[in-house]
Amino acid sequence: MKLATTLIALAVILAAPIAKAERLAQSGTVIIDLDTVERDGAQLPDRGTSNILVNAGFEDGSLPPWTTNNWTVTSADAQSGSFSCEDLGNFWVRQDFTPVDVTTVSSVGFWSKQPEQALQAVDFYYSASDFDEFVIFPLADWSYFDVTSQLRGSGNLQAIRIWGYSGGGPDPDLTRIDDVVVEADVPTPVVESSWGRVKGLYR
Ligand SMILES: [Ca+2]
Repeated sequence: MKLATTLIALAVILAAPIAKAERLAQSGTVIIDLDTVERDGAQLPDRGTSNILVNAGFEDGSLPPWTTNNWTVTSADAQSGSFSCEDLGNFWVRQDFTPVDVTTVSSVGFWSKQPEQALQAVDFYYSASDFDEFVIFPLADWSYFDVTSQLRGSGNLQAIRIWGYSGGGPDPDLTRIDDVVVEADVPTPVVESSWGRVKGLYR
């Protein structure tokens, strides 16, 4: 009798749902319970010898040609140089460029950090309104994220948009990024006049 009661009590305990607090956070349009996330380790950075982005490391000390609805350039922290770009909340920073055929793009990536370790949406634009959104999972300290594999197999890439996040816990929803790379094999314009002059000298 006593054993049966114990068994019933044990069965009730085992059947009770395990209380689990969700840690929801949003970046872009993506909402995720951060307690379910498995984070990747550090990836090999690509410094980009033919980066088509301008002011890619925010070393101008100001945003342009990046556009944003909340991000700012800061000297409080940097992955390299003196500046990085930071945001509090689910807002974006974006750079548009002359469209490049994706088959000429060899590498896309950037450095990011989120002290709260939440999530970060990234958008690749193929026209003014056609874009793919995906997420990465930044770490508390600076880490490089290679997102080249998110490119479509065909089309012309014309902008990259990177998000902060909101939610995820009690700490400030701080995101910082630096050294964004879109490396593409774009033909360098030939300076006709000087080249013609050089040829003229050797004739
Ligand atoms: Ca920098």
